[in-house]
Amino acid sequence: MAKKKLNIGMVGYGFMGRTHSNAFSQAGHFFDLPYQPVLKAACARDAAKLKPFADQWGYESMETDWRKLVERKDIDLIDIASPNDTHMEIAIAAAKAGKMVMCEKPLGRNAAESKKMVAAVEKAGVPNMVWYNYRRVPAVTLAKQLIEEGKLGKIFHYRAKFLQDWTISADLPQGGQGLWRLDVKVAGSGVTGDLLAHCIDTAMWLNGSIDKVVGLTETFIKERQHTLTGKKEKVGIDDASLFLAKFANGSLANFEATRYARGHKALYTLEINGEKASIAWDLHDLHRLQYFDHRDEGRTRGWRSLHVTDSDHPYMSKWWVPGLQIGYEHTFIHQAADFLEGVGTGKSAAPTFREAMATDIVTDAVLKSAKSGKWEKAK
Ligand code: SOE
Repeated sequence: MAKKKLNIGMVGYGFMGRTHSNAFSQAGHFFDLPYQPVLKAACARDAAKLKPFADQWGYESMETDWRKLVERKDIDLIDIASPNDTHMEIAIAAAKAGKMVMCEKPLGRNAAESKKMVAAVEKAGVPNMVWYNYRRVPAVTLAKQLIEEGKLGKIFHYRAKFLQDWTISADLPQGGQGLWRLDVKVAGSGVTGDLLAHCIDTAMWLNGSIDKVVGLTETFIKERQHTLTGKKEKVGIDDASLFLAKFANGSLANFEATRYARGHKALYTLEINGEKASIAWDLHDLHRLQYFDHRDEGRTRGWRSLHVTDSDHPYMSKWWVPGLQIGYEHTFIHQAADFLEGVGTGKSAAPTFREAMATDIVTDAVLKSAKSGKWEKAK
């Protein structure tokens, strides 16, 4: 039977425009969904740059003004994959126009922006979701299942890191395509909003809310040439950000993100220690979950490396045969599939705008604490 069509209006054509477009293209091939997503229109200011993207992904049309896209009657869903400073305005306008809204992380440049976005989608009553893709790595979803089943028992510790090394050179400019993450006006913050946001989203999903934080940030390179002005300008982002946290369940945590860890490209790792068991995961080996269970028989007790590729593992029955791996792009496909499934049943898939706002509240608290030198409330 022909599926109902769901017309997508994509804003942005960069790295995330590609991951989201791929997710919508693939989801219906692997998941039995109530809707067939249609790549209806791609939107960006620069038509010459947008054209090759729109052609390559098979978008039916192009727009150079997102306001026109939002007004179009033939668009059901606006997906925001453009830089952070555009998220709020587009999301609010899209919600007002009655469109479903998906937004790349972080939701706002700060929690004040996120709050307005949450109000807009909730007032309009439209399905909404933020692309925190790492929740949908099957090994991470498996960790969630094990925690919910009580396998770890009481949780004592949570630790997460997200390490990169791509901004170490002082010659790297700030601003413009690909480098807007270094421009505080566009990004809102540095690694706190870009990388720690992922760690915090996963952490609160797995281990509940965070009560308070104490943070430390550093900007190693103080001035960089700005791509758009051609002048040397002050760098306003945090290059590295570390914080300690106390969760509402009493567990203690430490988090670290940096773009100055030479040799690490995107090393996201997490470890959780419970009374009965521990788990650990590493993005560079994303299809494995390390698991230690103290209840195992003593002589053979030890860390097990679970190869999360079997059909009883989360999402894996939709893919190949047991033992064959999937990767980074599949996390977005899973998220698109969950969203479309939710639309069919009238529910928003997680994390909703409201859930993602909680992450922005924590990142704001980390940045506030780094300035004040004090513990700050995180909810
Ligand atoms: C930054 O380099 C970045 O692309 C983030 O913006 C993404 O969210 C992260 O998943 C990988 O790193």
